[in-house]
Amino acid sequence: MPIKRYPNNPILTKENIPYPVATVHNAGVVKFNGRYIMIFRSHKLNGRSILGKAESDDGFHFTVDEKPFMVPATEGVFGEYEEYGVEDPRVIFLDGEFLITYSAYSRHGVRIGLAKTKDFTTIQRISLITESDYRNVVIFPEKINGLYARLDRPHSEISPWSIWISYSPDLIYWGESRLIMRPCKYHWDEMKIGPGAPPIKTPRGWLNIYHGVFPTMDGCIYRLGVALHDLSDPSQIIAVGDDWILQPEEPYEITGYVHNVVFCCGAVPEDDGTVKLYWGGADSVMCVGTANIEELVDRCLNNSRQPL
Ligand code: M1P
Repeated sequence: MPIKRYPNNPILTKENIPYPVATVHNAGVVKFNGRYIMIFRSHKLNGRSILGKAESDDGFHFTVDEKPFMVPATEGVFGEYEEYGVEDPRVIFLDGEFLITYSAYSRHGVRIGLAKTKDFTTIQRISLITESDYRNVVIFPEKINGLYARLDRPHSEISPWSIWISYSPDLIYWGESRLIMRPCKYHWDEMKIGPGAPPIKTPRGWLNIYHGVFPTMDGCIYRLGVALHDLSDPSQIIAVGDDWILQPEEPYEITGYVHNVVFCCGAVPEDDGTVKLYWGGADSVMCVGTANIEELVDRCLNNSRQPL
């Protein structure tokens, strides 16, 4: 398999969190001033989610902040739509600041919130950038043809949950939305798919690490796969790797809060052509592995399936 698991996985468990939580999973990760910043999700002991922060010098050993990084807002429009919790953060660096997308849960469904920070000390909510029901929104780490671009995953009862693209001039108003990739029938991602890590720029296209779900008589299995998008028009998918790149195999991925899940919200490309991939194991713990970026691109191109 192209992903090499770090031998000391999991790198964070609930025992590493200085406040009471049931899980530490589904984290966005970026580099800031040469350090790795991880924004992770935790279920509190009432089952609702908050976001925590951890830092590392090497991307493998993380120290967790004493207090949560972001808890649901209690006032205004964010208070109304974050009532049930904040989940699954993705982080990018663009135009001098870090942008964080997260799922905002409330009695009205699940929307996507967008917040920004320059230093991971203070955080400012910008807008709720979808109506309900959406999850898994990743923003491209640079503007494309003068516009912000994002991949997202609306819910639908008519067609399987698929990956869409949208654009924005200002991060607030989004449009030009198009479905660009669907689950593949009787395939490891046949039930639903969703964007995972923010796309990684490579000479051959934007590398999209996504998750796909397969239903079995024993519950769903969450795996990771790869797709390659055109650099100047990411609505055009050049290739989708036919095989998964990671599936639940280790005990901490097979058993936990939700069994049989590897779920990615963050990946850090390194100068040596490798990428550190971060995933939640069984919605319970945080794991890391490494891969060669060009090998992941080859996996898209050498054995591909149709995106639609
Ligand atoms: O339990 C597995 C995952 O289920 C949801 O993912 P998706 O939206 O693709 O179905 C999310 O709740 C995610 O956080 C969770 O890891």
